[in-house]
Amino acid sequence: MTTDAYMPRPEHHFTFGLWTVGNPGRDPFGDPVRPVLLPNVIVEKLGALGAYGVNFHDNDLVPRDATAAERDRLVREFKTALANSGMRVPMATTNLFGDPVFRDGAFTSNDGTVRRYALQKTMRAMDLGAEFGAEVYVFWGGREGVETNAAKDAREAMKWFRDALNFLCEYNIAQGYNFKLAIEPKPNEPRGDIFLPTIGHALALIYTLDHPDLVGLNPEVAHDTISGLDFTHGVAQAMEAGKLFHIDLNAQKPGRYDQDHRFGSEDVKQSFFLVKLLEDSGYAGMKHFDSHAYRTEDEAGVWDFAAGSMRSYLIFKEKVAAFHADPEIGQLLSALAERGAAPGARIGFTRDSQTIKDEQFDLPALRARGYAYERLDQLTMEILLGVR
Ligand code: GCO
Ligand code: MN
Ligand code: MN
Repeated sequence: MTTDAYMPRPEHHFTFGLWTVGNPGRDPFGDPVRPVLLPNVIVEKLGALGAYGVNFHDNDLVPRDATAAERDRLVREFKTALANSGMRVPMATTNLFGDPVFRDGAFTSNDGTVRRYALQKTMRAMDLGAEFGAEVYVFWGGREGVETNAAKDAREAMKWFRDALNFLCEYNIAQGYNFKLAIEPKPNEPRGDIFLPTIGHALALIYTLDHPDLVGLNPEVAHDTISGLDFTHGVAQAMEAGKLFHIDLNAQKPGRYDQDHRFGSEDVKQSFFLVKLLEDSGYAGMKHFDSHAYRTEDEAGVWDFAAGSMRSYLIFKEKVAAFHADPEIGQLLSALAERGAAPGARIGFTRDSQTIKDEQFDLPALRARGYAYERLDQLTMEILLGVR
């Protein structure tokens, strides 16, 4: 193994899911290509690679039909494995998509009994997550949606979703768990259309909840990129609202199926600006790689994938430092900052509305002046391409 500046360490807060490195390569067209890795093996190996922790769905650790005794044994053994490798479980979540019972959704199934079962399953999964000290609890509504709008009233579905989140916030408070709840938006796959498709939709719902302070976002690169959106803008908006509780990193080509590729492996420029945003903002949460190795890989390839995800992040981080240290970029940014320092609308309405109304603007000069973004972008690209 190489020892260099790109070696991941626990303080970088890199995490993986049991379901990500454990992905056996099954897809809609083909069987698994790799044996399922045991949770204990995953933890040991990720710990050795420099990860901070590992996250799980309830059923990644405890199979759906496990007895109480089996559950206790699995929990005990996993705790030992975590302790031995110094790994943490910072996030937990519920599998509300695998069981055929959730074929029409969990919190938004048209069947009220299914909606109640989803609550029961989530409460039990929160108990499990709390046992491991998880601090963030993720809600990814993979099956919450429709294939046909003839089937479901989306207004009703929003009410059901809101009811479920309100109920589970109360549970969180009553149990003293102190989880931060994080909604993970996705536009489609596995449903034809999923409710709360974007960061903005989820943010809007949050402010209608009984405890908006407890609920935030877990955005994912691939989910916005599938729709051709600029992921960093969504993340920035969540961040600015104090709602970036967690983040799922991976890579994705726009307009494709859900690829879940290794972080940094597709849109290099977007990956750079995402790392820049996270680093510049001092984001202190977990950086979770929600992706998996290509189906071509055997187990060795899985560990190449895991190590590569963290390594690429740290390489981008170094590029961010190079961007900030570059004197010419510095000059261009200072010139922009000077223009930005003009008071704009920050001045108060009552004090300055008349002044602004009366102001004489030098519009010919304002119209003529460029912003030098071509040069700024070229310099950025030269850093990324390794010639600067
Ligand atoms: C996906 C999602 C999931 C969730 C996971 C945690 O596209 O399948 O990203 O991997 O992140 O269920 O909630
Ligand atoms: Mn995803
Ligand atoms: Mn995800």
